[in-house]
Amino acid sequence: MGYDLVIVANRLPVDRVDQPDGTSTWRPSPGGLVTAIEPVMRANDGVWMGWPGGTEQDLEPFEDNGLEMFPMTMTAEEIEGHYEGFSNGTLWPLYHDLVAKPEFHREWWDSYVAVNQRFAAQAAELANEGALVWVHDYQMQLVPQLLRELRPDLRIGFYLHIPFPPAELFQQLPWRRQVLEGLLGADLVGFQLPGGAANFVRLVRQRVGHKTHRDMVYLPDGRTVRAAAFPISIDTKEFEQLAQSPEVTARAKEIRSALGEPRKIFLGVDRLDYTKGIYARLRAYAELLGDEHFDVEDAVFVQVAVPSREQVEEYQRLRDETDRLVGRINGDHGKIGRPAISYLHSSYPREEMAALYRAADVMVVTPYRDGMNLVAKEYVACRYDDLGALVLSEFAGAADELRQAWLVNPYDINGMKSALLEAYQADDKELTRRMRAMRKTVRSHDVNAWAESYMSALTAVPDAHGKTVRPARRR
Ligand code: GDG
Repeated sequence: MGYDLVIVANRLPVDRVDQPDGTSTWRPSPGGLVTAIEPVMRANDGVWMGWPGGTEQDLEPFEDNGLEMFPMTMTAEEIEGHYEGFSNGTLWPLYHDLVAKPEFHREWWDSYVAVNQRFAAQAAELANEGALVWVHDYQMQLVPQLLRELRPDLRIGFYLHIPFPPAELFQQLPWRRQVLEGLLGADLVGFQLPGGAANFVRLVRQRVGHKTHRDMVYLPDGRTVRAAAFPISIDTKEFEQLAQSPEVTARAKEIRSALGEPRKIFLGVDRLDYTKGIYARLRAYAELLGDEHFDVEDAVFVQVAVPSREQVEEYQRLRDETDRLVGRINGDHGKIGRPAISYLHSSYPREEMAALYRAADVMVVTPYRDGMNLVAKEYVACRYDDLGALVLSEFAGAADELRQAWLVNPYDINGMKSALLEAYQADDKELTRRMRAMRKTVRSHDVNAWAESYMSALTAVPDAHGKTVRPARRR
């Protein structure tokens, strides 16, 4: 038996947790993507294939909360070459404006190809005749073409969650043509922003030589590929309801009181990643304290840095640098019981995140480059009181939609200082004016709207015979 919908992602939406008694269970890894895809999966007899983390080899398909999961194994060498190496040491920095220096290693590429081949072969086995296969993100860019070679009957979609870089950067990649051709195996290549789609089409024209017109690529075999933007979003209603719950309301109060009831709380929530601009934002904040615009009795900066990719050297270095900076700022500006920065290197349940969003007066999101940034949208969704300020980098995809935030260039420390100070000083009328407009945007464009528009665009792309397929069902 096969499936009418196959989701292919590097990771499964659940993590394997080993119990003390030697058995293991599955814990959902909460995130926007699962919520987005769940209704489509349920309505279409779908399966999700991906790696659950770890190196265990004999994993069996299983059901989690009524959803079919197909775990893919990874060996230690594959994790090193495909995941930590080519995906996170080459593509991640290359696609994020070279915030770190990408490394190009031929063994990493070989491992990337091998893992993509294995995922494509497995998807080909799981998919029913004429099924939809939706491939996700930068770790899987060769799957569309490999899969099409095995199964030309399938309708294949690809979605990139991170930015797609301009030609000037992308062409550094020694395997640039293979990656472009890999993506062209899809009927629809989805990006966060129109700029990413335009970069892709331009590269296809220049590097592969196919004919293009606007967002369409015309292949020699008569097939067309569409490249378009589908900005991802969150389950706005769910976050809003969570924020309104009595437990979260009480916890938000508790957080404020534990922090000593400062006048204002600044908040940053990010994976500890060098693209997120944590270092620069903390420096800007420390300078505001140094310039005596306010002091540690007035305000505190809570920075949650969620552990991420800890085996990759660049991330270990970032952690050390951030630790040192936080130590120095607290040493310079803190008082007993009043740190300047309350720094938490940990991950938290969603309820705690919602309570932090509710407790924070100024949310600070300052990546150097970010596909979208869901944290910014989650903060807005939680501010049903129409208060709270958002300081947002121009270089996050979310800045295209959240125009009423205090938009900043994260490379400009003085500009960030001014924005942080303005947000700190803003009166309720100003805050409400901005927040109301942003809430309207996040409400009308939620994750369901995202999934729906992607799916209907995928089924509308004509195949080599000019045919489209019946739209995927949704509940
Ligand atoms: C990539 C792209 C794009 C974080 N810490 C905890 C936690 N989170 C949740 C947040 C949010 C998600 O993780 C992070 O999403 P972001 O969008 O902020 O950033 P990336 O992880 O870099 O995501 C990005 C995204 O894909 C989707 O396409 O927007 O540009 O880089 O939902 O709330 N959740 C819980 N505990 C934590 O400690 N429960």
